[in-house]
Amino acid sequence: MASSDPHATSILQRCLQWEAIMLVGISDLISELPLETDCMENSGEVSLVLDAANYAAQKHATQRRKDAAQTPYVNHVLGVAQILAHEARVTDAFVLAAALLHDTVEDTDTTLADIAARFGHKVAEIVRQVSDDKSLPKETRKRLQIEHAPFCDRDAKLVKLADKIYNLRDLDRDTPIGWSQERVAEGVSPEMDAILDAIYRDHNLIN
Ligand SMILES: [Mn+2]
Repeated sequence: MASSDPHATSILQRCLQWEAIMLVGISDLISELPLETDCMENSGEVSLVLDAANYAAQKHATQRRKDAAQTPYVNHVLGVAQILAHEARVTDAFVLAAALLHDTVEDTDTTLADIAARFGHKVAEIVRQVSDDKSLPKETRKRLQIEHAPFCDRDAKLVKLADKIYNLRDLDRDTPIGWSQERVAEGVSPEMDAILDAIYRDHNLIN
């Protein structure tokens, strides 16, 4: 057995010594960290975003996307937050946290009160504005989304837009199981296409 092997014991002792040296090194490092400065504020923001990602992963744990690979649902909310951070250059931790949580109220047992208690009222307000009432029929939900969109605040509009962009890219990448080509085409209306073309043309993104 390893415990009766003098060679193994000396390796174990050396490992323990290294562990002790490492712990001393780490505690020295901690004492040097500027905990009362910006570092702490940033770490609060990073914590908020990571807590939101972890909460979303737990709440969506058993859910899958409708693609053939049955991608875990949480990949969607991570992707929406990534679109905001990378493509829209959003750095506001409240908006990124709300993006990560944007489907928890609509698609899990989470309530807005849960979100407010855990992540604060600012995040909960964004999530409220982007959540549909699932008890209503699909057509009514779609109509209400369009009617309410102009009255959403800027942060909620950003999350909604990133959500739509992610879903359209997903549709383009892989047809969801059980969806006909007609249903896929429903995802993009000719009116919306025309509006987007005009915006792209104004910004010289297309000719
Ligand atoms: Mn979504």
